[in-house]
Amino acid sequence: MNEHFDPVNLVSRVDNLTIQRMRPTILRFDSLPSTNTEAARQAMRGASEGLCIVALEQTAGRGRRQRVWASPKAAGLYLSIVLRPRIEINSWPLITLMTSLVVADGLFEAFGFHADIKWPNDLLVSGRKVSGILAETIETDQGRAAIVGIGVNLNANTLPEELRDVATSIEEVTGHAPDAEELLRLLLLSFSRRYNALHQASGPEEMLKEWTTCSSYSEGTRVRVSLDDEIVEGVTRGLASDGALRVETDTGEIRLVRAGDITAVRGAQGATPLQ
Ligand code: BT5
Repeated sequence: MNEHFDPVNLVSRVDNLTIQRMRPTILRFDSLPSTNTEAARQAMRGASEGLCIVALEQTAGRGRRQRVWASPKAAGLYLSIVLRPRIEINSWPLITLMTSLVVADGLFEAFGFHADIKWPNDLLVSGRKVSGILAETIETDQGRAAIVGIGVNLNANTLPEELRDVATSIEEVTGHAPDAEELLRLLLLSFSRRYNALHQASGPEEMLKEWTTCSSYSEGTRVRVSLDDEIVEGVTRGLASDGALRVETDTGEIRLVRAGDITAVRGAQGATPLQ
């Protein structure tokens, strides 16, 4: 389908949205290497904000730092949205945090469970990853664009063996095979609402506040942070205004983490050393 697609037949409007800025338009594919790569290609060709690429499978699904996102056929929802944000460039990292709220909204509204958010891009249930987000930027003739990719695991027993301990799916959590179309609809609704709100004057501040209440990692959690060239350990102390995670090390220094992987240090949360 992806090689000879007919945009006229494949484009469907999400009609019942009352959106000021972002009007999602969905382009569907049976198979793609990566929906992020296809969305970036479309952005380079001038795609408007709100173009949403959805694929039933990805043959080269990507995580951060060129890691693999396992994307077996019809086992997950794989989508990417083209954005042309009008917020300050140093606030663009907030788009990843906002998207994690969007996914948490969608999971709750569609299936009634709360997922925890692990900074910056993981949605976890009982410590296992049900969804991941990949936000990238790209220079186009129309200016810099952002591509936001979302992967959500739908069905149980479809993930590779090596991910069984770290990953979960909606079916595993709820006991029922989920309706992917309903989830997609709710995700796009929430995305539009939150993205519009992010463009309001107090939007970034309010979003950060809400993120803090939705993530068990935001405050007082002992974490190990893997950076490119070092490992930092400390206790989380909320978010900076650009979305960086504030981590207080054992010497009392506050480190601002802008890129890296966070692991909770088990057994240490809230612990006070004996005198
Ligand atoms: C992410 O990266 O979590 C970002 C995932 C984004 C995927 C979407 S799907 C649609 C769009 N198109 C793409 O090509 N990508 C986006 P990161 O934080 O780096 O986590 C990657 C790690 O998660 C891997 O190294 C594995 O350990 C684990 N992982 C891989 N596939 C998984 C899956 N399906 N479910 C849970 N964990 C997975």
